[in-house]
Amino acid sequence: MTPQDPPKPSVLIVGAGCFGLATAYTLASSGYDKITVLEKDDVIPSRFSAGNDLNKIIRAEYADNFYTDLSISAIRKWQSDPLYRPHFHQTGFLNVTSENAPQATKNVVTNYLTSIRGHPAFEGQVEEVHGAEGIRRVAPAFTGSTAGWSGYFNKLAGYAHSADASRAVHDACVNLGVEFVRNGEVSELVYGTKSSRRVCIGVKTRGNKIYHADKVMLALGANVPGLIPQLGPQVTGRCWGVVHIQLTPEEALPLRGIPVTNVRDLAFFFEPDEATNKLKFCHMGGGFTNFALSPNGLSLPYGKLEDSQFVPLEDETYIRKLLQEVFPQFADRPLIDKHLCWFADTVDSDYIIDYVPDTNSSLIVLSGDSGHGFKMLPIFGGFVKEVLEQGSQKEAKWQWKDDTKLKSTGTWRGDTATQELSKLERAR
Ligand SMILES: Cc1cc2nc3c(=O)[nH]c(=O)nc-3n(C[C@H](O)[C@H](O)[C@H](O)COP(=O)(O)OP(=O)(O)OC[C@H]3O[C@@H](n4cnc5c(N)ncnc54)[C@H](O)[C@@H]3O)c2cc1C
Ligand SMILES: *[C@@H]1O[C@H](CO)[C@@H](O)[C@H](O)[C@H]1NC(C)=O
Ligand SMILES: CC(=O)N[C@H]1CO[C@H](CO)[C@@H](O)[C@@H]1O
Repeated sequence: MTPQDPPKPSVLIVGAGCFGLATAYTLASSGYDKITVLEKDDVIPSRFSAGNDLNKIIRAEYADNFYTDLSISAIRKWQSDPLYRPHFHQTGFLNVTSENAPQATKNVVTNYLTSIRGHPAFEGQVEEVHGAEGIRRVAPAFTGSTAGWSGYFNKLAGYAHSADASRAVHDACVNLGVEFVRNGEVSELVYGTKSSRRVCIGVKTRGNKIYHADKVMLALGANVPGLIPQLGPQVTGRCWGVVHIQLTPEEALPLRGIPVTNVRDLAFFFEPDEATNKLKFCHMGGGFTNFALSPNGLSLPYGKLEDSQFVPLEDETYIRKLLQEVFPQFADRPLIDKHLCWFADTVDSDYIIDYVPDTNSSLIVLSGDSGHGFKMLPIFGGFVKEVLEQGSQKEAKWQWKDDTKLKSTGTWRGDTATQELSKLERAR
């Protein structure tokens, strides 16, 4: 810092998940020296964070080139930056439908491939894959019939060990002087008046401690509307069910290096986790909402961890069917570690990184990850730094949207229906 530079504002970040950690790290690396991160859990990575998981898909093919280009920049960092590289596994991504998928689900792939093939970064990286023989070529370890599977294989993709990557970013923040407060669940925002304007001057925790800062950033994932209900029309807390199966080291060995595989009408899975030999499965339908608990019409995650420790019974059915088709030897293996993983969904799948109106640029939301935020861990902080230093969000997609600007342009998942959790049968 040269003597002429104005001092950097103090920053308070609420939530040490993917977006909060990424932001703290970028700001701390850019000379911000008064950063405090408040986290609800007593451990980081937090057990409430969607990013605290064995793995997340890192891929760049989107129907919208805006996200394709950003994801490619992120992937370059996953591949080369010493902070992220140890946690990235470029196994490739196999995205298919099974034989009995609805025709509409099958049809999407052709259009989709045409749109991504136009992008130079994918040249020579993406190939169509049809039938058991095609599957066997890219994934010889799949022992099941995989009959009628059809889609594509993308080599410029893979997964990140997301808990390990989060931990690495946390540790790097600590080395840069970022202060973390655990058991720091924020219950209220604190407002004051500066030059006769209403500004957010800090936050209050459940333990009634008050923290002050020049800039307050809310990175609470699916919980954000709980703290600022005016975000309700823009963000819905939604979740998917995640389960594991336990393999022995001998069973896991032949599956090392298999591609991340998404059978769109059934579920997706990853190579066995290196440390635990667990295989993770997730049925990614339209997601589940939880309006039942909220008095003010919001869908929010359960407040306690144990309340999220189940998956809807129908998810198990999809996963068993997938196992039957891909690894029949594990078809009856117990499904363990069942839990719901929560994300902040917007109508158009666009993030929201913007000032909250009428706070005189004191309060910023980092939200709306829409289930596709983790891949941005290496570059997300840069998006926030720009907003902070430019004083406004120039990118229309990521602006705070009032009712008049709120219209669905479709999501990256297509138009799959959401179901309400309270109406579903549960598997524990
Ligand atoms: C099943 C599933 C699969 C996914 N797969 C992928 C994928 O393959 N690829 C991909 O890129 N993305 C994926 N995602 C999305 C990715 O995990 C999220 O985009 C990312 O974690 C969002 O980061 P976040 O910081 O907004 O929220 P989170 O990571 O959830 O973090 C929120 C943090 O806020 C804390 N918090 C909450 N309330 C409070 C409070 N009142 N006070 C203090 N702290 C609080 C929580 O404890 C948590 O640490 C997936 C998500 C799910 C659910
Ligand atoms: C998988 O491919 C379909 C098109 O077949 C596409 O709509 C979908 O977004 C892809 N899924 C992922 C996670 O990339
Ligand atoms: C930080 C910030 O945006 N401050 C603004 C608050 O409002 C006054 C009056 O409009 C501006 O002059 C400040 O720049």
